[in-house]
Amino acid sequence: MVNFETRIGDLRYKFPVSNASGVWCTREDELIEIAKSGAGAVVFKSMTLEPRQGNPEPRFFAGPNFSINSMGLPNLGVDYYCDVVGKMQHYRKPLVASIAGFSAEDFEELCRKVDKYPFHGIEVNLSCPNLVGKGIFAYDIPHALSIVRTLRGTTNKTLGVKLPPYNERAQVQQMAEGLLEAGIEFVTTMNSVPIGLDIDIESETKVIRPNGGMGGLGGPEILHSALGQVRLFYELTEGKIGIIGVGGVKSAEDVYKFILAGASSIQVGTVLAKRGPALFSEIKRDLTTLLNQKGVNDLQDKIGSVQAL
Ligand code: RRO
Repeated sequence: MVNFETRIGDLRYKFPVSNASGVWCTREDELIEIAKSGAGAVVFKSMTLEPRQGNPEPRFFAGPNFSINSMGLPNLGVDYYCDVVGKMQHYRKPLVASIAGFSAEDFEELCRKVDKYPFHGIEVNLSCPNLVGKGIFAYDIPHALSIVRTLRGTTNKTLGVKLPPYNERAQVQQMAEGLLEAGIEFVTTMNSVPIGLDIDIESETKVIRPNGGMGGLGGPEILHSALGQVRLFYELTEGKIGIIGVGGVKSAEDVYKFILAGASSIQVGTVLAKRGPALFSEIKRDLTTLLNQKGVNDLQDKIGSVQAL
């Protein structure tokens, strides 16, 4: 029997693979489907203070090995999700709120609200790539860190940030140092890669409408960027902060790569959208086979253990 248990603060995973925020988690019925599936946690759609319709359609495109989205944060609003989470305790899985503000004040208000409800953790989304006319908070590192420090003073719940891909080690270093100082429990890396584009060569058109037809790139095509972000954060934080790996996961092998790179939990987005929540039990079955073949009894022992060549 393989022991799959891992832990980040109060997030106790019996199996450390869940949905990524945004996929299969906007409505109550979707959240409950994830809770009933083989997923080890339920991550909610990023919530704003008020409900939002999001960007005009078509706003999601699934290619063979990738997705492009410019959803624009469609969600039912923080009050809706606070109501839903109250009905989900009996599933006994970590329930993670994802909060998305348009200002530091929004983030603080969102954090105060969700703090009063039985979420086990809060993932602060500082990396939405699709807000027309707005930048990505996490690319202004000093401002992002000041938001994080304020939120740390607002909640004692397990707190983490969801980050975009960084192109330079120095940026990761600055972020990692600031997050360690702020005293949060986890980093989720990485969000979709900004400014992705696909073109239909028959019609010679872009495949989505909003934001000039460009949006966050996800799916297996970004796996290796995400693994690099996870590893760099793990090394620069010396394993002192939990890492949730996300980006391009399609299989048990990919999950195991994230574990070796330093992730304590893994989220699946694009491939979950394609295959549905039955995916989690399939990954668990395949990961069991893989770990048995390798003689690994306890997944926790392998976190971050990749060796240099
Ligand atoms: O809703 C979105 O457009 C969206 C969000 Br909030 C996010 O964080 N990442 C993404 O790819 N899409």
